[in-house]
Amino acid sequence: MAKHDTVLKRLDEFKIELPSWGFANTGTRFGKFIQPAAARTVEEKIADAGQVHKLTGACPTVAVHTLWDFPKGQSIASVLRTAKKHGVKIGAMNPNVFESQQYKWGSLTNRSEQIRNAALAHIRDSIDIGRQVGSEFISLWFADGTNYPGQADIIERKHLMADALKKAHDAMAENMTMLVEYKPFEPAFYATDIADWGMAMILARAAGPRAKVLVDTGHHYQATNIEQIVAWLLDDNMLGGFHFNDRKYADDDLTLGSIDPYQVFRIFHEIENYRFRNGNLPALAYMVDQSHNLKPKIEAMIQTVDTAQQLYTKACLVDRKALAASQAKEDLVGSENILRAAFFTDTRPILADWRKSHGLPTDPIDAHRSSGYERRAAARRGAGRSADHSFA
Ligand code: PSV
Ligand code: MN
Repeated sequence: MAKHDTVLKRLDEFKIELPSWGFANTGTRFGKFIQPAAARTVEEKIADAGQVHKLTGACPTVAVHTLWDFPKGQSIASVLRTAKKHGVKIGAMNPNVFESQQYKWGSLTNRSEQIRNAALAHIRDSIDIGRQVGSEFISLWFADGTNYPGQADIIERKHLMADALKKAHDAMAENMTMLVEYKPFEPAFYATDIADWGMAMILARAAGPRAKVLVDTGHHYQATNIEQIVAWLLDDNMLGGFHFNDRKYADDDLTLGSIDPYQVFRIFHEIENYRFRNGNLPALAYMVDQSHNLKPKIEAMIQTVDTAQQLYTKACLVDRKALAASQAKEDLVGSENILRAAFFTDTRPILADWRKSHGLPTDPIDAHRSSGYERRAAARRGAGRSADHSFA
């Protein structure tokens, strides 16, 4: 077993970015159920993220979506002031190249050069805002794709995407990393232009050395072995980070580990196995991308962070030397049981020690509930709901 102190140190390094959009009222395509306490403005989203960070000590950055958080007239100084006040910083910039009518036939892969240029200009603007708010990541997800066989030339779209990503890469500051996200379907239902990790990796390589692949845990077919993808990307130095969430059916955006905590553990196990083999890990952006519309937003976020910490701690407990010895003997039951011993260990006491050592509440959900934050937010925000968006 890894030493208690080593695990505490690993927890110190384990930071999770929160998504601004996970604090706003969102819904499904069938409608929204409004929560009176949900955030309406970027300032309120940052304040809510600050509350999660204050209680968990693990979430110092907030990812933002350019158009949702920096609409025309949004003061950047106000965003920076609010972030400072709440003890967080701005994390990944996420351009919005999927909602506007002009993107009906795609953004960077649209056959219209004018529309491709508009999408690229928006990505460059996002990079520029990122520079002003101190962001180190430009995180790209495209709804681009086709809905019916024969609709477009798949290879032409691949070339257009590769060319545009290279241009976006060239526009990034030296300290910025580009994350290329993939998703097999939705909204495209025949051929999404970046449908899986192989396509994302090929495109990231074409874009340039600071482009890596982003693994959103909800963006896979049911049987996909996500941890194997993670292991391969790590070994090829192409893993940039994660969007954490869980799902039962498709891209359900449920809270992390709510359906399959063992899968999350296996992902962390592969990450720690890489560290064991190589003695180090590349910088990985652990980010949450969930916007469940029924759980209270802040509680859902705290629950996900707590789950990630518990499962990550379990992966740190895997006895890797014993595992290697057991694997060498082809002891299948023994090897699997080494993983299971770590997975079934109750890591909450370790986490409680870690929290105490940082002056954090041992039960952050309980602390949030008794803080009265939700009640106060509901009283203040309940009336006007103008900044909501319905896309999740
Ligand atoms: C798309 O489904 C996605 O996973 C992308 O990461 C977006 O940025 C995010 O959801 C927010 O809608
Ligand atoms: Mn995502």
